[in-house]
Amino acid sequence: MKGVECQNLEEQDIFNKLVPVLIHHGVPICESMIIVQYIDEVWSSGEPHILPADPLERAAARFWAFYLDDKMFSSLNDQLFAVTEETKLKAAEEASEAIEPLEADLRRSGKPLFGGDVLGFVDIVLGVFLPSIRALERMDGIQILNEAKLPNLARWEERFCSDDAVKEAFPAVEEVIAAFEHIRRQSSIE
Ligand SMILES: N[C@@H](CCC(=O)N[C@@H](CS)C(=O)NCC(=O)O)C(=O)O
Repeated sequence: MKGVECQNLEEQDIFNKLVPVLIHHGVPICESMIIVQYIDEVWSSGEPHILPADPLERAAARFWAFYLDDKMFSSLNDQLFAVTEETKLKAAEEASEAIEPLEADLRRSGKPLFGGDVLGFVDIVLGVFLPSIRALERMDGIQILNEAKLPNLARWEERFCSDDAVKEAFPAVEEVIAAFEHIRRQSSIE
């Protein structure tokens, strides 16, 4: 099998030593978005695919997914590690601004989810930020995803969170808050 020579992960210095890592046939696959696309290619036969079949729709889904991964991850991370109220607010505003273009995309499509009627790539990428968004909102008292301003996204969140696969996988917001408070405590004493 092609992957056996990669089984000693300690020797694979080119990998970034971050989680998540998917190990398949002894080969480490890094970067969450690459992992999701790999899962779609390897395990989705017979199921609705995570990425759209149409190349243009596929390119658009990849664009939004990479956009979100770039903008949301760094803003939420900045907010989590921010030490002053001012920097927390600035990071929360950046996260909030980063979500806004997605509202227009949903409105244009008229569909409940970015994947149409089933969860797709953009739903997964945006959706995984929800527990962190809701936790930081409660911890810092700053709204990031404003339902009144973003009604299509508010409906999307409801639909997304009611999906059985999401309900099974998502942590309670209290658990995320506890983990984030722990991270903040640790980073303040380092
Ligand atoms: N772009 C990477 C980001 C991975 C990442 O930053 N993982 C963090 C946890 S969210 C990590 O492993 N941190 C451990 C460390 O920095 O030592 C991905 O999407 O997989």
